[in-house]
Amino acid sequence: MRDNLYADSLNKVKDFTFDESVVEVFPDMIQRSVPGYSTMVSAIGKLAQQFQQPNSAVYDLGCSLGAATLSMRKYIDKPNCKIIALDNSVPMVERCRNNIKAYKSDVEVIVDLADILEVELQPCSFVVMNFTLQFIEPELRSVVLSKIHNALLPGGAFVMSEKLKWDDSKIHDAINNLHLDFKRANGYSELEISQKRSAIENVMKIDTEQTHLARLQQAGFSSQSIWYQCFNFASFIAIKA
Ligand code: GEK
Repeated sequence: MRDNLYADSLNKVKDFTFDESVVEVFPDMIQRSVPGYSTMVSAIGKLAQQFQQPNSAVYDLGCSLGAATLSMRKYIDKPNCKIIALDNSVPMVERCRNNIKAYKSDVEVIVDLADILEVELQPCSFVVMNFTLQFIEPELRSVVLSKIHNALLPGGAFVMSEKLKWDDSKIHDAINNLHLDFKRANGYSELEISQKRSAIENVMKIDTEQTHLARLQQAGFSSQSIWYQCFNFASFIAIKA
């Protein structure tokens, strides 16, 4: 279904939530809003293939409808390596379960309704947070990264995709304008773009590349870098020694 949630002028733009109406249009919304999304999702499967270990979990934190889980499931082939996908939105989890069930696979996938801030992580070899840390309160982000680092087995990897900002406002605006043009080219009107911006500004707080890299290092990762970037959307990889 096409995302036209902000197509009509709204009296009051409410804060964005991952409710039933968003879930219905989610694949179209993310595809038309995030440049490079498909490339990132399919490469995440290949990264999971590289880092998976037998008898370990692979996590998809903030799984939404399971795009990253489905991509990883194609490539997981180590014995007793299972995927645990979790999200704290009830309609997302319900639909995600159906999506996963729709295709057959020998890889075990568990889809849990859970909050990343509260869940206890099992020993894992690969963790992905694809565009999800940005919805966690900034002062809690370090706690989440430390929890992931602690749960990862030696040699395990964490992949995190995020929208970026720049401290230099000229650079920020130049790159942000490329993203706005991407949304216009994908059919979003100026009204849709501005109402969506108002809806999301209180719930999605973005960081610079430097903040992300410093936070990953502080959490204990031994190596960290951007592995993919399209305009202001980047994906990082961090490896546990
Ligand atoms: C994809 N990864 O398609 N605990 C659990 N889930 C959360 C939390 C939390 N504290 N906060 C937010 N979420 C997906 C896309 S969307 C990104 C991820 C976007 C969930 C939220 O319910 C939503 O499903 C997801 O994180 C973010 O590869 O919409 O821009």
